[in-house]
Amino acid sequence: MAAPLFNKILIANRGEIALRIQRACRELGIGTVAVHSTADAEAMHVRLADESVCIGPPPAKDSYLNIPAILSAAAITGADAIHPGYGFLAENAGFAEMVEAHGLTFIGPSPAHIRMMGDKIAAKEAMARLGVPLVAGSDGAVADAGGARAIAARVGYPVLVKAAAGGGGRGMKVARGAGEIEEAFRVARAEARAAFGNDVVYIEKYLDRPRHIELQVLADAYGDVVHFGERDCSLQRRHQKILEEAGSPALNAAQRVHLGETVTGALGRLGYRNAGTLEFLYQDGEFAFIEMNTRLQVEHPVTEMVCGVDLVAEQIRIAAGQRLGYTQRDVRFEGHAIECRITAEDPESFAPTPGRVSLYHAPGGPGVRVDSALYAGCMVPPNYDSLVAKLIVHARTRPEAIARARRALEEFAVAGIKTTVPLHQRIMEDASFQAGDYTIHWLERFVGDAGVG
Ligand code: MV4
Repeated sequence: MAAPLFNKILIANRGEIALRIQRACRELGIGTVAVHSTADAEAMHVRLADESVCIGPPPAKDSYLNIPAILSAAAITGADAIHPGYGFLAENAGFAEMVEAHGLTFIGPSPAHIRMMGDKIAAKEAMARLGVPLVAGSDGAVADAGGARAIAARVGYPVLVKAAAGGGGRGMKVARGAGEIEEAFRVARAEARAAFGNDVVYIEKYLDRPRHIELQVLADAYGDVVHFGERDCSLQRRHQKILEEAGSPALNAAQRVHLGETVTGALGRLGYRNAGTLEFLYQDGEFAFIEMNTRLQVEHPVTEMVCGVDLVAEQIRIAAGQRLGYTQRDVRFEGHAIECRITAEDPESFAPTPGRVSLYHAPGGPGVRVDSALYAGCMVPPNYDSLVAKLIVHARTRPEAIARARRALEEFAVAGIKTTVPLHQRIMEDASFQAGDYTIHWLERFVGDAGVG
């Protein structure tokens, strides 16, 4: 007999991901507790939960990041586990520790693994030791400008100075030649100190036109690890992903198998548990590991569509101590999936457009999934991330998935706020996108932004 699952899960998040987690709980027969700020009292994730607790005023630091309020909500409602979703407290090792210290289960990896991967230098050291390929660069932290100069000369310009506590592009500076290295080192260090309170930096060879390809894995508490293939997340603007696909138009099945074997072997030896994503840069036929995310990701649905897996249900089963119960051979990749991230932003200026939604109609039909907490009459508050809906399409081939996305985007009706639906329509019509011919710089050129990085 398999270990029992939980009676009640508190979902420490809001919006579409809080709903997504609720849906998995319902199907598993688990009760749900929503938490919310005063700005979200009428939100869909609150309306559909079994129980809800108000945890504070609109600013995230006073509500969705308010650890004592969230732990109190769990105690009051008798929840036995907490799912953090993505963002907010999802990669806060101290929070995971406190959840466990209160006798609750944190639905995610161990605090030690969250902490390790939060330190980009420690993450790279671990992966290198386990045989995962890296970008050429410094062996760990770089202490001073002289050290930076020596390493840059060894790996060759251009180089990138990165913050150990970074991620998401903050505290990152390019040096294109020896005349720029000391300035890049100094500025990256100052930005890192200001942004993270940690000025440790390291250096990598700068790849000028990579794709951003990430691999989804699940690991149970007994050392079994499987992967669910890759997602191509190259289409981004200012480090915000806009569109993701599975599989990558740039990869073949043999490359997927090879990368998957390398990564699952490494995570097995690391003793990693629950869901994780390894981020790679892919250029000139080579993969280089850059970071690992220890959470469920926004773009997980494209993997779910292609593999026919419920990643949230799997996270919950793993946290409850169940075995995966299948092996890599059982994981199949069928067809192609594309996710369009629809945000409450002007589709040209990207200015946020919070406000009241007057009309809402989501597309449907074959191969269409919409993850959203919107409803006609709902309020999109100005306090949080502007993501309001994810349109995910699945079809047998990539051209069919694009045709399906075009059809579904036409059906999408949101009024009262502006959204990025028109931007996605333009992307779908572009010949380079249709050819799968893009790098991490493609979208910024497409929308006429100054290149970043
Ligand atoms: C890089 C790179 C080029 N070369 N590292 C940006 C955020 C952080 N997660 C890693 N990033 C990059 N690291 C080397 N050695 C280019 C980027 C980068 C990037 C990476 C993934 C997706 C979008 C990006 C946009 C600009 C720069």
